[in-house]
Amino acid sequence: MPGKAKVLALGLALLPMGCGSAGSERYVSPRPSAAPAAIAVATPEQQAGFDRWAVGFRARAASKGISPGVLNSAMRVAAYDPDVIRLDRRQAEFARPIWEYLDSAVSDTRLANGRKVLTEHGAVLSRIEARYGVPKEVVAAIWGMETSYGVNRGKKGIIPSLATLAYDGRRGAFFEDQLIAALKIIQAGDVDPAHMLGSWAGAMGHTQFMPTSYLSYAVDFTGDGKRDIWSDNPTDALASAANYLAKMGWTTGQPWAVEVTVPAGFREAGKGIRKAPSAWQAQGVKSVRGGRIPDHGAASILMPAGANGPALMIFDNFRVISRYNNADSYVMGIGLLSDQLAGRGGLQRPWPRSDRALTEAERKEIQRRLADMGYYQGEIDGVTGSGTMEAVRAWQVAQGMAPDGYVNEALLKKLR
Ligand SMILES: [Ca+2]
Repeated sequence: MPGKAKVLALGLALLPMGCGSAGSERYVSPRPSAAPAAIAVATPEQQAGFDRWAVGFRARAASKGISPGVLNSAMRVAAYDPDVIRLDRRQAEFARPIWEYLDSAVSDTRLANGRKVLTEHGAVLSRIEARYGVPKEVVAAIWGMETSYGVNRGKKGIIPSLATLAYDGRRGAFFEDQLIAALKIIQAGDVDPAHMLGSWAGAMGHTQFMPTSYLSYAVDFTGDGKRDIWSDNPTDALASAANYLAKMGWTTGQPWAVEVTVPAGFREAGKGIRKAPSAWQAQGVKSVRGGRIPDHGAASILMPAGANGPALMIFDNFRVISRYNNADSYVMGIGLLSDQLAGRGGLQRPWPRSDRALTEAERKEIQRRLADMGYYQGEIDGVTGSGTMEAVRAWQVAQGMAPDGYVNEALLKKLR
């Protein structure tokens, strides 16, 4: 879902429910439907508030160049959708260990279907790879994670969903920008409001583009003059995803990561420390598959489940994939799925599966204890993202521990 930044936990994957939610309930639909999903009924108060917002919005959209005709046709389908708000509020409740997220991201079904689409769409994926320099397995992995290879592209009307989120105000400015971008897409003639379908959060088509990302990065690869990411033919959507990654700086020939082992007492995990593979190898970091790791450029060592789980030497392409969805768990899902689709094996070192997922109360307790000791200044929200991890690292350094930033039950016990 390019264009929607998320700050998510490393050890605990908060499921991005809007899109790219590997294994979530968004993947139950057996086939896409051409008909938009029904809009739940708003209360009279909600509808009245929405209608007042719509008057102001029309003026703002007109000032940004949206024609009266497009505004009329779009606002005719716009309505307050309580379901969208319910889904928006539900996002943060889903937390589970990264290995459970990856189990469903790289499930046998997703792998089998991935091999199938690489055969069925092999010719066009190879042409896309040749044009943009992004491996076809990476593009296929994004397709597989975002919409299960187009099976679930979302059936929500984009205009009503974005209008509801823009009116709602939790992230109103962001979604109003997306709504204006959606109107520009309609104005350009690429799609009409009734066929502009996607997720409740505004992500559209096979590879779940937000409207602003569409305007900047979608491409017409079929050559019919339209950038069509919504129809059954995935060609434009797949090329658009490849173009997006290329524009974000994809380095052809560079892996996203190489699994490694680290020497005993290793203390340099984290994205903040970047060295050439030769420098890492000089201090005892080794590829689990043996052999020297070529100099693909500066790399960091990531240990998503702390010292007792797999370690990855990550390269700049890891960051590039994160521009699609900023959760490390998502990037690892794409990377591992693409590796296996390309015939490379999965992770060698097992995850510490006996670690249980912490409850929201426990995650908040960790933040509160770190805040009380002066290590954490962020919100006590139970979302153990990068801010919490940095605080954990700082505390671990002060304790003389290996600073892996990993949040689990053992850490909570030590903090107590
Ligand atoms: Ca086209």
